[in-house]
Amino acid sequence: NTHTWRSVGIIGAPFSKGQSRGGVERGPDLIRAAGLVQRLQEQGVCVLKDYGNLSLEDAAAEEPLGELKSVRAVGSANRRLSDAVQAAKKDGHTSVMLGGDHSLAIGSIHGHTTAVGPLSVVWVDAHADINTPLTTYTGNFHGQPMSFLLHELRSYIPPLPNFSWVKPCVSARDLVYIGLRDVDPAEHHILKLLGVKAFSMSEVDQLGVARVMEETCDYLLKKPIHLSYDIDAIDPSVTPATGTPVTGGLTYREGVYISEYLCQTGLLSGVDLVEVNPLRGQTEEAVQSTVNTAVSVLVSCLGRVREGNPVPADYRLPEP
Ligand code: Z70
Ligand code: MN
Ligand code: MN
Ligand code: MN
Repeated sequence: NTHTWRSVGIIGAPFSKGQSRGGVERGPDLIRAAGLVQRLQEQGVCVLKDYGNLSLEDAAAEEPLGELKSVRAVGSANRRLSDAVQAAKKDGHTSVMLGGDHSLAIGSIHGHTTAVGPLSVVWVDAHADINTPLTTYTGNFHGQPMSFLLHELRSYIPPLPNFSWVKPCVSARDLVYIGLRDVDPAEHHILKLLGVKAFSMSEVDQLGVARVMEETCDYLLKKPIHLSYDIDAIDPSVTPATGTPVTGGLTYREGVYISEYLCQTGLLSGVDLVEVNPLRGQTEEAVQSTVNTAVSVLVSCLGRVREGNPVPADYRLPEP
């Protein structure tokens, strides 16, 4: 094992208005408090910059626009996040966005692709988050981010206040889902219409996670990879502190393996870790299990290997 040079830029995005449950805005601070930065330093990340938390929550309450909740807040938060991710990429980092809810993938992926060009997107989630503003029946933007990002859905997206800056920037061919098990009928229709590659939990059961990852990386072209990781992809027995737990999810080991595998491609260029919500945990232990799993997923994205990481090149084994 040789030492890999790695530069990481962490962006906290404490934002919850893409869904209706408070608490998810505490995700960035909790994930830091669980030791993310120290873990990354210990495993030999060479350059590490924590950009801190963006200020994203506007105090002003907002009337729904039809069914759509907090449209302006979601639009402006994502615009700020896009700028922050662009800056991190221009500084040469692997960008790591700590959410916050999954509506933040709009800004994170937009900023990433603006800085580096066409991307592959790996979306690890119980949900497809590909409703359009016209198919959503919850009105929550965390169930819609992919619809704003796909070229192929351009004509299905109405103009919305504070969204005019969002330009579709991902091709359906470059998107892979892993972990799906709660997909709305309209979302299923969209996935079939666009021929999106998806490994639902059925495929994880059928093929095993190793083959799912092999097929994912065989399928994807050699573009920089954006991994958008919703903690609810993992089973709620492990990560219960999240807004929409869905039974039958990935094991801890499967969840970490996905990260390790993508890291080893050398193409992982941006990561989101979203939907950690401490107020949804029944006990302190439930919250800690969720947060610690989020940290494990992240450190595995950024070079941690379970066999043990190598010592620095100047290490000398102590002699008596
Ligand atoms: C539903 C919607 C969703 C996360 C729930 C749910 C989407 N399809 N995403 N929890 N993380 O509201 O559109
Ligand atoms: Mn989800
Ligand atoms: Mn999601
Ligand atoms: Mn090995």
